[in-house]
Order: sequence, then C-alpha cells, then structure tokens
Amino acid sequence: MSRKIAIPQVTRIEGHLAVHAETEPVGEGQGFRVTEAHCEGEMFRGFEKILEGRDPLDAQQIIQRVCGVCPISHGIASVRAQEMAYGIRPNRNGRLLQNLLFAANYLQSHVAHLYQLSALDFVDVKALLGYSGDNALLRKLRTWMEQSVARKDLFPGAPLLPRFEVPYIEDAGINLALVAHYAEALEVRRIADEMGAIVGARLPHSTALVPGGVTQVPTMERISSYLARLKRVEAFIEDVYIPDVITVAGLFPEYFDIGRGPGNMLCYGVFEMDDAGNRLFRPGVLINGRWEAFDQAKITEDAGTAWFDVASGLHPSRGDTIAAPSKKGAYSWLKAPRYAGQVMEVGPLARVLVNYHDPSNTWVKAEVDKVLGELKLPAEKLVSVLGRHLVRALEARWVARECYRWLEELEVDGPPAQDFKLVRNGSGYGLTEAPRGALGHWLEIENYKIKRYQCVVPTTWNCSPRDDKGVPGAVEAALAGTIVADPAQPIELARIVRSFDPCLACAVH
Ligand code: NFE
Ligand code: MG
Repeated sequence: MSRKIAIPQVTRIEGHLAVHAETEPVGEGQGFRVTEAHCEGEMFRGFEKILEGRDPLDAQQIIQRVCGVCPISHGIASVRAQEMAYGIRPNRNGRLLQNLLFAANYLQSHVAHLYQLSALDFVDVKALLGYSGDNALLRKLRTWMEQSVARKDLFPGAPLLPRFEVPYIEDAGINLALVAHYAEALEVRRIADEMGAIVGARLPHSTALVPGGVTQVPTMERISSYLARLKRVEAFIEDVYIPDVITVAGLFPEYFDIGRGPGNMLCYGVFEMDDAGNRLFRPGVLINGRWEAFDQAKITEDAGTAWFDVASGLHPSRGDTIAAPSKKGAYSWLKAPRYAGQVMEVGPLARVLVNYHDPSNTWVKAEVDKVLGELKLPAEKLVSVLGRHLVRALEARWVARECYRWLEELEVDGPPAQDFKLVRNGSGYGLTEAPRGALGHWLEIENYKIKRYQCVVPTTWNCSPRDDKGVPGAVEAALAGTIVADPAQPIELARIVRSFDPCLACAVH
C-alpha cells in the first residue's frame, strides 16, 4: 500500500520548510519509493515591498536582514545593482575588500552547514550517553542530551534531538570526534565572523559595505588581524572539515547515488579577480549536460503555484510581490524561478560543475580531477548528497586560499571604495553567488527612491515549487525516486534536503 510521508518542519535548516512525499512500496521489506514530492515554503516576509519608496543607499543595509547566515551575499548583490545604476565599479581596494568580506561569510556558512546543520544526519549523538570516559565536552554533551531526552519543548540541547531513529555512525571514536568538531566549529565560525568584521565593521550585517567597496581602510593592523584568523580557519578546513566529509563519505557511500536532482546547473559567477570583472568562479549554465554561456535575460519566475497575485513568467526586472494567502492551487511562498524555462540546481555543486565544464577555465577541472582521482570517484557521482557536501568543503579550501592573494594585492592605507554620484532615475541588477548559489537583485530607481526591488534567491531556485508547466523544483526532483526504508523515519529525505543547504528565510525574503 502506498504511504504518504510528511516532514512538517525540516529542522536544522534556516527558516520554515515542509516536505510532503507520496510513495509506493518497492517490494516486501524493501522500503517505499517516492513517486512525487512537494516543498512548501511556509512563511512570507516581504523585503521587496519594504524597500519600495526608500533611499537606494539604504538597500544594502535593509536587504542584508533577509538572512543572518548569508547577509553579505545580499549586501553584495545590492551594491552591484546600485553600482550598475550609478555607472561605477569598485576600485581595486574596494574589489579586494569586498571579496575578503564575502569570503569570510562563505567560510562561516560552509562550516556551519556541515557541523551545525548536517552532521547530526550521520553522527549518533544518543550513543554518546552510553560512552565511558570523562572530559569537559562529554560532560557538557551529556547534560544537553539528558535535558533533551527529558523535555519536548525548547531547551539548550534542542539542536541535538529529536531525530529520526535510524542507523547512524557506529564507531564511538568517530562519533566523539565529530561531536568535538561540532563544538570546535562554533569557535571557528566566530573567528570567521571576526574576519568579516575586520573588513566589514560588523558581522553578521556589515555596516561598511557600500557601492564601490567598503568604508574600512585596509591598514596594516587590519590586514594582519585578518591574516591571523584566516590561518586558523584554513587549518580547520584542511585538518578537520575536509577529512570529516571524506570520513562520512566512506561510511555512507550509497549517498553518492542518492538525491541527484534535475542535473541542470546554474552559476552567475563570483569573486571578481581583476578590474575587468573576471571572476574566480565564472558564470555559465549546464543544461542536459551541455555547457552554455549565461544570459541574464533568460531568467523568469513562475507564480502559478505560489501564494502571489502576480503575473507568471516575468523577468525579475518586471516582477512584483503581492501576497495572496488564499490563492487556490498554490502551496508555497516561493516563486518558481526558471532559466530558459528549465529547472536549475544552484549552489557550490553548480558553481563547480559549471566551471568544470567551462571550455575556458582549467583550474577548477584540475583541482576537482585531483580529488576525484584520490577518492577513485567518477565525476558523475558528484551530483548527489555526498557530492554536494564534498564540493562545498573543497570550495571552502579554494576560497580560503584566494584570501591570501587578495590580502597581498591590497594597497595598504589606500582608498577602500570608488566614489560615485547618486542618480535621479536609473536601474541595475546585481548577480553574484551566495554560499547557497545564484543570487540576483534587480533595482529600479525613480526620483531618488526605490521604485522596484526584486530578489531571486538561491533557495528560491532549489526549493522552488512546481512551475506553470507542472515541472517540479530542484529539491522536489531530487526527492522523487528515492527509496525510503521506513516511511515513519524518512532520514533519506532529510539528508537529501539538507545536502542543498536550504535557507527558507532567504528563499521567501
Ligand atoms: Ni539565508 Fe542565502 C545563501 C542567499 S540562500 S542563506 O547562501 O541569498 O537562499
Ligand atoms: Mg523575489
């Protein structure tokens, strides 16, 4: 008999996502296959409307509040849109300082994703209660665990339980190490946020980010403070984060075959490497396995299954945000973004695969092939739950490495931003890559005020509902076909959803 699976609140992601799946039995004792899945974004925020009528210079401040995890992405997209409207580019220091600020936010976000959000999909935290031994970490964890076992409401140990009761990692040493790294990751994330604050004046929401650069002059003291912290964060990525992902991959190799998704990949490009605008990760798309140049005119948003009373299929420069909570046939507060009418995956995997197949870019291919060779893994297996975790960790390595170069290229005590003049009327768009993928802001200015502001956000792409043709979004597609051993404990689905690192707070903006 078929079974419905409901995960009414996916925990350990940002924001409010419900997942519903229909299943059919595979065979006696062989579990249930997902025939179709729905992702429901359950909250409306309305930042696009909040910005209307305001001073454009306030946009990067207000829009960063969309998220506490990836605020700098929204800040960067916003200043890029303004830079286009004002007809400027960041000066050299401005470009490098924005990269350093953005990179710090990437590193914080990627480390958070593996440890605070995903590790408990694999680590057996409950087993820790039974482990002998006595140290400060174990004592703290036992207290958390005992509290969380005893109570159903919110409590200090809430991130650890409840959980699906399924087989987790059995090796006590690995469980203990991963939980110790969970605690260490909190410290590393604080240090990464300090790196961001050195350049951006404060984190999570930077007050120093402006069109054309930042307001913090790169003094020798700031450069050396950033560098010291970068070394600490990089050591964690190299010695802990990447090895941990490889350890988990070795214990759950079947997850290289689970959670594939639509296979189409979109990347807007990120981290400007020179004054001509070349980027570390270049823009591009993969459609049906073929690389194509990226064209921003091909982005549209369908709204047929979203709770909005707006026209469907519009380019975001013409989009609008009118909430319609009673709309018939709708099931999500996310619109359905499409590229050339196609559903797209975005995120670290998309950045890396688009660049892997880019005919003009060789560094990504060389780096990826080296790791695939070491792991004896074919490239196709990257499009999977474990592939997303692995690529995200590798990306943290590459971004940390670039930071050294950007620090060296800074002109010490030189101007940190390009000057600009406000415009009475104008428009622009800012396309960048947030840690979770392709992020775009579209801005229209009329009489020195924001007339229209539209955001199309990474998790809006990944957790998109069905479009007007009925085609499922990327995560919906990744869930379909999955075999769930026990529909009452659908850990397979949770692992797939979390591999995309969804942030519904961003997605519904
Ligand atoms: Ni709230 Fe975000 C990132 C953006 S995801 S985390 O990364 O933009 O939709
Ligand atoms: Mg939007």
